[in-house]
Amino acid sequence: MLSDPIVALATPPGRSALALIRLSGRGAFDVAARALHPFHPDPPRTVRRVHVVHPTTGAAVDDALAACFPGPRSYTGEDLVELSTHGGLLVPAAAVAALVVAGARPARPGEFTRRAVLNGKLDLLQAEATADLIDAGSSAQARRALHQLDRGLSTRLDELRRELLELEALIAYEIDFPDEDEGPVAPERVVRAWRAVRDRIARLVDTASEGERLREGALLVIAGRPNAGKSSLFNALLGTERAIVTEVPGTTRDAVEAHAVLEGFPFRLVDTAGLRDSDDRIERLGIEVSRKYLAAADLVLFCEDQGAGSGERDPHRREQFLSQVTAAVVFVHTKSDLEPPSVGPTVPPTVAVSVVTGQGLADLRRKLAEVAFGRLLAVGDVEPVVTRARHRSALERALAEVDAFHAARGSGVDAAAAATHLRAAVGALDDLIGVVTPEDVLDRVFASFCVGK
Ligand SMILES: Nc1nc2c(ncn2[C@@H]2O[C@H](COP(=O)(O)OP(=O)(O)OP(=O)(O)O)[C@@H](O)[C@H]2O)c(=O)[nH]1
Ligand SMILES: [Mg+2]
Repeated sequence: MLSDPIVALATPPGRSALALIRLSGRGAFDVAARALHPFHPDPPRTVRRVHVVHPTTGAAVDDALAACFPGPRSYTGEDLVELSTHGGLLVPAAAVAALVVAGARPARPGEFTRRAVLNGKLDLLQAEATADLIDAGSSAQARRALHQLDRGLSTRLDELRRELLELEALIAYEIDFPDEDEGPVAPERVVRAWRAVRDRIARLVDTASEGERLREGALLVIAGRPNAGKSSLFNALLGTERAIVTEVPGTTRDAVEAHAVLEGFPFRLVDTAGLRDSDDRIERLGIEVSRKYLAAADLVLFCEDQGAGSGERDPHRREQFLSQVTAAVVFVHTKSDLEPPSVGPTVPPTVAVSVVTGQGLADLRRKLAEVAFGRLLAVGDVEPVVTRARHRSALERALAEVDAFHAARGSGVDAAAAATHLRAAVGALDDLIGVVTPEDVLDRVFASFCVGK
C-alpha cells in the first residue's frame, strides 16, 4: 500500500486569515522536521508554534501552528501533521513548496480520504459522505451527509448483513443434513425472516431516486402558455430577477436554468418558452427546448393564468399537455391578485399565487418540496437513505439475490445451493460499504474529491 508522505493545502487558496496544510504518510514527522522549527511530535495532538523555513535556503516562510497526529490515531491512520499558516495566495503555497522540498509529494485529489479508507478509518460510504458534506448546497443534503458520515447508512447495512447471515444460519441444518425431512426450524420462520430482510432492503432502494435528487437537485421545469407568468414565478422562487419578464407573449425564447433551495431542499429550476403553435422560427426552437426539458423533468410546475379568458384554462389543452409529461405535475394559477381564485376545491388541486402580493408562494415552496422529496420528508432524518447510483445498483443486486434465494427454496433447490444467493447478497452489501474495494471503484469514488481532502 502506498504510504509515501503527501502534502496539500486543505483550504482553498485566496485571501483568508488562515490556511490549513496537511502532511501525511510514513516519515511525515521527519519531513516536517526539515521545514518546521522547532519541531516536536510530542506530546501528540497538541498545537505548537513553529517557524516555517525553506529546508535548503533557510528562508523564512511563515510563523505557524503545527499539531502532530501519530498513526493510527489520525484522519488518514498514518502519521499526520496539520499546519495552520497565514492565508492568502503566497504563504500557503510557499509552505507547501517547503514541505515538498523537505521530501513530501503533492497529494492527488481525495488522497488523504482514500488513505483513511484503506487504513480502515472510514468506510467507503463515509468517504462519499465527506465529499457530499463539502459539496452540500442545501441544508437537507448537509444533514443527510452528516448522518451518513456518522455511519447511519453503514449501520443499517451492517444490520442487513447480519440478518442475511442469520437467515443462512436458519437453514444450516438442512445444509448439513440434506436427507432429513424436517429440520429444527419451521419453513415459515425462514419465510418470515426472508420477508423481513427483503422489505428492509427494498425500502432502502425506494429512497434512491429522491436521495440522488438530493445531490443533484430536483429538475423542476416551469411550463405553460405564453404570458402565463412563468418567468415571473421563476424569478420569485429564485429570489432574483434572473429571467426577462414583459407583457409580450413569447418573451422567453430559451430555457433558463438556475439552482435554488426551497424549504432546505435543492432544485434546478428551469424557465421555459411558453408552449403554443408559433410561426416564429426562434420561438419554435425555444418550444422544442421546452419539450426536451419536460421529458427530463423530475417535476413540472404548470402555470395557468388566472386573469386570462377561459381559452387559457382549456381542460382539453391541459390534458394534451399532461399526456406528454411523465413527471409529477404541480398546478398553479398565476396572477391571483388580478382575479381572485374561485372559492372551493379545484380539480386538479391548484396553488393560487401572485408575484405581486406574494400570496401562495410559501405554500407553493412547501408543496414543491413535498412532491419532489416527500419520501425523504416521511422517513425523516433518522432513517438512512441512499444517495448515489452506486448505492442503488448494489442494493438492487442484493435484492435480486435475496429474491432468487426465496425462489430457489420454493422450487425445491437444495439448501446449500439456495444459500449461495444469500452469500451473494452479503457480497453486494460488502461492496457497498467497501469491505474489499477494487482500485477502479476507489478511483471512481475519489475522482470528484478536492485536493487536500
Ligand atoms: N398582476 C400580476 N401580473 C403578473 C403576475 N405574474 C406575471 N405578471 C405579468 O404577466 C406578464 C407576463 O409575465 P411573464 O413572467 O413574462 O410570463 P411568461 O409566462 O414567462 O411569458 P413568456 O415568456 O412570454 O411565455 C408580465 O407583464 C408580468 O408582469 C402576477 O402575479 N400578478
Ligand atoms: Mg417567460
